[in-house]
Amino acid sequence: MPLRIDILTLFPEMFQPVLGTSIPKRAADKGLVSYHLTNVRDFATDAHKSVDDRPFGGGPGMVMMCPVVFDAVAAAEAQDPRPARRILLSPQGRVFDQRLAEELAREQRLLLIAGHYEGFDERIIEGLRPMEVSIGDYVLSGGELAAMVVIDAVVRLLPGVLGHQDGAADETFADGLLEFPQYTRPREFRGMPIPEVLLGGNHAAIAKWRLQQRKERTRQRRPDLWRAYLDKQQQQQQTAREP
Ligand code: 4HQ
Repeated sequence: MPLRIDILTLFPEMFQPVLGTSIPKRAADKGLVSYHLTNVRDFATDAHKSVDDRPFGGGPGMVMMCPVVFDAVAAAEAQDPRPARRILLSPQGRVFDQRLAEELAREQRLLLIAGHYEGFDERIIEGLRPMEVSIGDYVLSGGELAAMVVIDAVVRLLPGVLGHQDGAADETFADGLLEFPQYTRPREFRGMPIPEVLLGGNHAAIAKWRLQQRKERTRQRRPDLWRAYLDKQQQQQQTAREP
């Protein structure tokens, strides 16, 4: 069964350009994933089609209301018998990374809730118990872009989506190091040559140079990743020495 992704949003039209292009489209065309959009506003019951209201206790901004979100989740979930892993995009969530992308790529069904406005009535979180996920420490005007980031990162990991060529195995974060520098034609551009080693055809020397580059870049640019890499190496040495 292909992965089913449900998306709950007030702006379903934002998703088409992304899901209908490049890898996310290719994955759907191959039948490896299906996308299902639910417009939360369709579940508004009053004449004004309200989906948000002013916060109790006062303050700026609007808050997404419980009834529409609960009804939209129930309607989406009823479209398929498989239970969905519920995810709500929020700056208060677990910070999204490659590890979480890999975890989500193993699910059968994801349901993403993208809210607009200041936030959600807390009882949405209490009642629906979604996993809260953040794509980083900055404030978006809505969860839609965050949902698309999650979808893109997950879908490209599904078996069969990428060719063997552009496989996901040996890229940044697969093993915790940044990528090595890449070059293509021409061999020299505006006085800038490419590293000699890449022209020699000595594959062992090339692999060694690339690993050196990855380590050096990671150490210089991402000391946090470098520390984690060293710790992991240490762990592996330790395990190898155990009887
Ligand atoms: N928002 N990572 C506020 C985010 C966000 C993020 C989404 C803004 C939810 C209500 N989502 N809305 N950062 O900033 O996921």
